[in-house]
Amino acid sequence: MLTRIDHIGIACFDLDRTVEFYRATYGFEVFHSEVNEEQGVREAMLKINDTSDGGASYLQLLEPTREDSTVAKWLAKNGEGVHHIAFGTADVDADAAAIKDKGVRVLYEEPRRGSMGSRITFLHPKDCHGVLTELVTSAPVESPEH
Ligand code: CMX
Ligand code: CO
Repeated sequence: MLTRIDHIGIACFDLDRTVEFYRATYGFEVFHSEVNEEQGVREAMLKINDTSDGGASYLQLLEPTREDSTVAKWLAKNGEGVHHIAFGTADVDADAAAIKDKGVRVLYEEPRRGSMGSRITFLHPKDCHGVLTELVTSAPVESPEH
């Protein structure tokens, strides 16, 4: 079951300058940043709020790391802007399978690694009224050491 907006993915040419815009304009701070080479992105997650399902909602700012990455291709065509929306679920495998059964193309056979150790997959934008849609299951919260 999809229980939150996990994040909105925003493509930008210059991650540091875009992070600074969100900090100076809204006061949002970087919660986490990483490079995901498989996806071809350098990214910053700005946490907006916790959600009632135990997760949170973020903005995901994305800068391409290589010319052949999906985000580089998209930026070249569209310029900067909203690239995708991501819904959070406790079980990305089950939700992706159920959505595939409804005739929507799921882009990965198996979920791949996303931000902060999450597991992610994508639905084809042409099957989702023009919206590239990601499904996310967050990494389990590690229990504190005793
Ligand atoms: N939102 C809406 N439509 C999109 C889109 C997007 N982000 N990206 C592509 N499209 C549309 C294009 O406009 C194009 O439509 P037209 O044929 O009408 O012009 C069509 O989809 C095909 O686009 P394309 O430019 O030829 O791109 P590809 O088919 O090569 O790739 C996609 C599209 C969705 C398969 C690819 O972007 C993909 O695999 N995305 C998933 C991975 C990803 O986006 N990773 C980066 C984020 C990582 C993260 O969130 O952690
Ligand atoms: Co994303």
